[in-house]
Amino acid sequence: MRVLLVWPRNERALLSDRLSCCEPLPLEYLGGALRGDHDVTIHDLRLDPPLETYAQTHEPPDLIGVAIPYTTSVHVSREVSREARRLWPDVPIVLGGHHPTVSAEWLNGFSADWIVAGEGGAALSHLACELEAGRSPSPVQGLAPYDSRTGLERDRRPKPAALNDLPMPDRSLLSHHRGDYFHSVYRPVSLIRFTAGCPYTCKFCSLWRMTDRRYLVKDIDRVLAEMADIEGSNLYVVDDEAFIQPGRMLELADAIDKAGFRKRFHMYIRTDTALRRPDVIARWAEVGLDSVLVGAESMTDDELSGYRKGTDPGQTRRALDLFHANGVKVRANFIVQPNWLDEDFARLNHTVQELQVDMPSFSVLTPLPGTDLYDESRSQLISDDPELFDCYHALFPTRLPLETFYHRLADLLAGASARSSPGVTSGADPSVFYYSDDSAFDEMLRAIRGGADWSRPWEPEPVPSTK
Ligand code: B12
Ligand code: SF4
Repeated sequence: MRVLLVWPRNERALLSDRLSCCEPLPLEYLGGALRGDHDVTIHDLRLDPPLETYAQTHEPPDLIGVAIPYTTSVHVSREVSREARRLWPDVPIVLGGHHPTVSAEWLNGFSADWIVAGEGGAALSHLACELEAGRSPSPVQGLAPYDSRTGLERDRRPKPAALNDLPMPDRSLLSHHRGDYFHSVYRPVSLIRFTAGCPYTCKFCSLWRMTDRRYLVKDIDRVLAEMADIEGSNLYVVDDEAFIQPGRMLELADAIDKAGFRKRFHMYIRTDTALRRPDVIARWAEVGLDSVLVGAESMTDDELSGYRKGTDPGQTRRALDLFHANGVKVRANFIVQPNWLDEDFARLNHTVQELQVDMPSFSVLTPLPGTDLYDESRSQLISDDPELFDCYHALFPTRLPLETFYHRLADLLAGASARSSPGVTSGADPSVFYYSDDSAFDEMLRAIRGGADWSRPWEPEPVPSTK
């Protein structure tokens, strides 16, 4: 059957498509699961024309999948589902993505027949085959009728080898857009996943809960096969924490070397993981580790322990030295707390100026659905608008007036971008991670300064309880 998979566009996103626009790897995984049995098209609304134009020039699909990649996408994905229903009234629609995987909230009002939670390939393949055979699909794990979505259960404790069981992502489906996807200094860029899950338990993070702290690893041969399938040299590794198993990472580095791949890697790593095995960092730098994203979060012990981060500020400093000694650029993310006063912003600004972070970034402490923080603070939130869960808005009460808070946040970003930064100023790279040298960053700052306008009165819609 003809399956149309749609990735939404969010024009209101503060981290706009002009600052980062990555390939929809989740949909390529789904395409991989359907390959050979169904005719799949991925329609990326960030780059492709509106669905109406597509409908005028293409045969109608037999099944439509609409992605809800983030909580912030709920509104735009709902609009996509309604537009799809208007254009193709009789075609079944299935929803899936990170948001419905971790939450049943804000899912009212979609035009949809089915919903998927968790890795979607097997569920989608089952759905397509049953529909094609003219049968009424029986619910399987991770798949439920849209109307009974509160009963949706995903695999919460996947087995460690589960990633090997997933078919290879079908990258041919987006070959026509290959040059259009970029992330910061990586233009073009391809996304790849070596592992999933994390054994740590940070309070603001949903990723460890997705796998119940299990660390799922792909076989080295499988990683190499996926790399061989990618033409470009810039790889953004989307693992939650890539270096949890140092021995395996050394093996992988050797295998990459032996296979003759010459790639530039951007990867996520904890500071303590890096410090535990400097030899692994040195070896990865030899095979192409170009930059890392570390969650520095804070330079105070109190805040770090409140987040259950399990690291300390000294580790951040030492890890920065380690990365720099190996020529690896560091993007460090810092959490801004809504209850901060002027002096707290000044402290972080000072930290960023003083630490030699190449590419600082800042997230407002956000109770993302599926986190312990969310579960314990849901009733205290100052807004119920899913679009505000973007890490650039305050969902907890601020102690500064809201307008002042957003101005301080924008000032932090502006100050960080104005610094000369050690690792990235050489060559054509911009000095701060996401920020392009055109007007996109200025637009982001303007939107952050206007953040208070987004805060609407608390109007909770009647929602089913969170799973
Ligand atoms: C890469 C990435 C990005 C990239 C872009 C990704 C892209 N392709 O466009 C960038 C850096 C731009 C980004 C931005 C943001 N991100 Co981000 N990102 C990720 C990351 C690290 C990997 C995503 C990925 O490719 N995963 C691998 C795929 C294979 O896994 P998957 O999503 O689970 O897909 C499976 C299922 O969900 C399902 N499925 C998925 N889609 C569909 C659709 C259908 C129809 C079906 C049936 C099934 C299905 O099947 C898939 C295959 O098995 C995730 C963390 C993570 N581990 O997922 C965060 C993550 C998704 N991001 C997150 C956030 C918050 C954001 C931002 C909102 C905030 C920010 N300041 O960064 C912005 C939003 C940008 C925007 N413009 O809207 C959060 C989302 C939490 C939430 N509840 O919203 C995550 C989970 C990280 C976190 N902090 O916890 N992100
Ligand atoms: S924030 Fe990073 S280290 Fe903490 S649980 Fe999430 S993935 Fe693991």
